[in-house]
Amino acid sequence: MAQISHALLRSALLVGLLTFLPAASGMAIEPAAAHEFKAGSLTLVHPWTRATAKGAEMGGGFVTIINAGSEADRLIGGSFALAGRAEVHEMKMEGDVMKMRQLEGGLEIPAGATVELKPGSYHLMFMKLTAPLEAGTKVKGALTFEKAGEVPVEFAVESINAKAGDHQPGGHDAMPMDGADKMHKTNGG
Ligand SMILES: [Cu+2]
Repeated sequence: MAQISHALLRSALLVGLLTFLPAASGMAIEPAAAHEFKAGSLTLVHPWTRATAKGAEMGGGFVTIINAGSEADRLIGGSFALAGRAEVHEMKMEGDVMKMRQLEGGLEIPAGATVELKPGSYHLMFMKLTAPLEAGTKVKGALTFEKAGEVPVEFAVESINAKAGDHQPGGHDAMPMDGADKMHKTNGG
C-alpha cells in the first residue's frame, strides 16, 4: 500500500511538472541526445558546445572521455569546423578569480579513468570562430590524442545557457575581460 501511494504521489508530481514545462518556454524540451565516439580503448561521450552570440570569437568544447584501457593517453588538441583552431584549456579558481590557461602538454586521461571536460573546468577552446554556433545544430570536429590519434566527432550545439550553472554563472561568457580575452590575445592567437 505504501508502495502504491508512493507511486501515485510520484506520478501526480510528474503530471504537475509536465503541465509546467510547456509554459517554461518555447525552447526545445527534448533532452540532448547522447552520442558517443570510440577510438581504441577511449570512448568520447556526448561532445557538445554552447551556442554563441553573434560576433563571439571563442567557444568551449565539452565531452566526457572514458579510458577503458590499461595505458594512459593524453588529449593534446582538436579541431572544430567553425573555428580557426582548438586548444586544450583548464579553468580554475585562484583566490576569487577564475583563471583560464592553455594546457601546453595536454590533458592526461589516466588508465581506467573518466575525465570530464565541462564548463568551469577542463575544456577545448575553439578560437577564432568563423560563424555563430546555433543551438540544435551539430558541428564536425575532432579530438586529438597522443596515442589514439585524431578522433573525428560531432559537437552538439546546445543552448547558450546549457549547464552554465556549475557555480560559475555563464562560464567563459561571464569571465572578466582581462581574464579570457587579454590572455588569449597575448598568447599569440
Ligand atoms: Cu578556454
